[in-house]
Amino acid sequence: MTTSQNRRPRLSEPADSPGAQLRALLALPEPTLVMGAHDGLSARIAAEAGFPALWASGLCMSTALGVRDSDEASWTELLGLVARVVEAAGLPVLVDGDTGYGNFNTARRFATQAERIGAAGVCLEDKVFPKMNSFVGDGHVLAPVDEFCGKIAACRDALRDPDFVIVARTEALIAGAGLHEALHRAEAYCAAGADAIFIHSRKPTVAEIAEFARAWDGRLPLLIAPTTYHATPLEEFARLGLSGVIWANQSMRAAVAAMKHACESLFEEGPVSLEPTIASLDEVFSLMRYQDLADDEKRYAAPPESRA
Ligand code: SPV
Ligand code: MG
Repeated sequence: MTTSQNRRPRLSEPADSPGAQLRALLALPEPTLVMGAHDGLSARIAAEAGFPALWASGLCMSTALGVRDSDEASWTELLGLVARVVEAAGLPVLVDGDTGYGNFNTARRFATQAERIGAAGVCLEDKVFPKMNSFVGDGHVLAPVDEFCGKIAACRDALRDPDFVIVARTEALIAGAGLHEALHRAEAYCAAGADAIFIHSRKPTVAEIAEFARAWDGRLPLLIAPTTYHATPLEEFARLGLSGVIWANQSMRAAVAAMKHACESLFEEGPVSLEPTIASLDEVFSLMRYQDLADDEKRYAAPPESRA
């Protein structure tokens, strides 16, 4: 007889809430490496590679949905993917919440729904809706500080888990508003109830992030996404006292390159040269734990001979 007591846990089932897990990772002395994910598959691969936390990337989830990272996908569509990321990885997931999709009210509904599906935190950015991806063009308009602080406070007040992490992302450097404005905004967001600051830059070197980090001086955990300054050694991020380094879009970009190669090569040359370069089906079945299902069938399913 099978009972719930002899159920074997598969993915980690720690007692701490997802928020508490993420909070603990951000409190470590070394920066936590947070991997970008956009669906169940990319989440599972990141977890198996050893990353301790995931970033549910707006850019990558939008791309996976076949749309632009300019609030073209609705937040309910995006949370559908986040739910797959959470389920497939069993890791704390920080959700890219863009601008919160409107005002304080939409931001808090987004945050509470993200909490409900098992995310560990949300990140809101201080641009106006609809936003455009930070690497596209120069029309990045910052939201008024008070308005953004209201979004943070509304989320904080509405969330059930006091450990659920609210990350406030300032786009002041992306908008060209300068270090002083970035610091002023980060301080205001800290006072409004943010748990961490994401300072974003699209410069090719770490210089402006370093300047910000030194001036910030560890007041709250700092996160970055070194997409353009990826050549910076990880030790430098540690020296700057950063808490989280988000590899936001590398997995999606790797998938784009691999899928393009597979489609072009199959179309032009057929499968012979492609086959050795792609994952075997056994690898896919192992990633998705088909063997666990076979084991469970022995445990739970009635033997075929007992069927009428
Ligand atoms: C995302 O991954 O959607 C981000 C980070 O917001 S970036 O695209 O690098 O701005
Ligand atoms: Mg984004």
